Amino acid sequence: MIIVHHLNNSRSQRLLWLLEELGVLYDIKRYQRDPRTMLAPPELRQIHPLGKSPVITDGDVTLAESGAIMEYVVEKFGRGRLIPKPGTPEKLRYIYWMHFAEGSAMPPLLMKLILDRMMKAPLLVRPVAKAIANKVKTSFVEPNIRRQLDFMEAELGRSTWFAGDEFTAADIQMSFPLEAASARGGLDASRPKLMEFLARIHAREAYRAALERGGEYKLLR
Ligand SMILES: N[C@@H](CCC(=O)N[C@@H](CS)C(=O)NCC(=O)O)C(=O)O
Repeated sequence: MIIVHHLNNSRSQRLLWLLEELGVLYDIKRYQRDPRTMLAPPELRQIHPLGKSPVITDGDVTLAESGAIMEYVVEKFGRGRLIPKPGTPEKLRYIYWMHFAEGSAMPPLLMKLILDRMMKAPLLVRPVAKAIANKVKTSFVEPNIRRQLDFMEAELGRSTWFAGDEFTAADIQMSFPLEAASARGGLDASRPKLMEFLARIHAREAYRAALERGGEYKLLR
């Protein structure tokens, strides 16, 4: 059986959701973030050298990186579900969004999280830290987030889901950056398609079942 090495309040939640969508049996091994640093505990490094979540173990296989795990699970357990047919335009969009989520959408959102924390630097260095953080945020990070959100909003004007009119694993992969953008990246009602996407995924039975299994899921701000 697949074991998901699951860190609280993290990306591994979307993997539980994928497994629920496919009706795959799985076990969860839980890890708690350090409440001060928010980092994963060192035990996770015994499973994979980078010590990040998600990681899965499935028999002899240990696999990290959410996109790679998604592909592995869909290929091994999907029986053609949650993935468009090969050679179709939808398949190409599926591949694009599967990579975009971690490759393009997450980096500026992570930078925003770090820069927002810099604003709370110790008093002595706070004015300098704030000035640097504000400069990087306004000149680079926030314009990139806004441009990406506009692009995603327009894409969801083309089809119901990211890869086309069918729900796929690419939508599951895209859920995390959009949830993060809603928590800290300025995603709000001014982008109705994206907000509606979030409402639709949150209403799915498998999404809710995964939340029940996964436990606390509050995105970092
Ligand atoms: N691109 C990787 C990112 C993995 C990652 O950064 N995971 C976070 C959880 S959201 C983590 O483990 N953070 C704790 C830490 O860095 O110690 C993936 O998609 O799997």
